[in-house]
Amino acid sequence: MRTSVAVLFGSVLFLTACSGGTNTAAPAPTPTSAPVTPVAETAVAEPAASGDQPKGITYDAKRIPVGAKLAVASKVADGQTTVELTVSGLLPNTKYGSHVHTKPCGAKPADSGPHYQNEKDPVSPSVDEKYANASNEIWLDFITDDKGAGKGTATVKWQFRKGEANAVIVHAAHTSTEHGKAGTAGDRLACLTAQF
Ligand SMILES: [Cu+2]
Repeated sequence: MRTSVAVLFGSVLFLTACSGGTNTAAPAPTPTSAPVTPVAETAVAEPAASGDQPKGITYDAKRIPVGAKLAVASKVADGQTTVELTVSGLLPNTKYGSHVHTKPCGAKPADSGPHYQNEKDPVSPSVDEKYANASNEIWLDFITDDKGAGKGTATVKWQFRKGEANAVIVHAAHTSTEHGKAGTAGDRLACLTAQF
């Protein structure tokens, strides 16, 4: 009896020591791809009546309330660009569209200009699916959860031309791929100035 207790106790010790040892000795986890770097983050406000505009603007406080948070981060790896949009404080369980646009946010929704395109459509506005697509533009569409939070991510096989991508717009609908309407996503509800 005494022996078996000792043996049992011994094996528990052995197992404990062994599993601890295994964890310590385990090889370091394979490095995951580099994390994204924050580009811009803010809580949205109404447009200013004059002068400098806030970094984040809501043009429709019913669909994107004042104080809702927009954050965008990006990284470049192996010639590919990844952009991540993280939102909170929006309407719950709602589909929104989102893209990177060319100009900074202004007092009016149209001020942020057209979508950033890797290969520029000679025709404006660009609704030709040859140019207005998720490989040639950055589409960050998302659906919010029951708390109004959400995330949109895009990875493309190119890098931004410096100074030409300056905002992320959140739209009222998911982005269309329909012929003649490609790239459209309804009203511009909010804007985050983000220099990529
Ligand atoms: Cu857009």
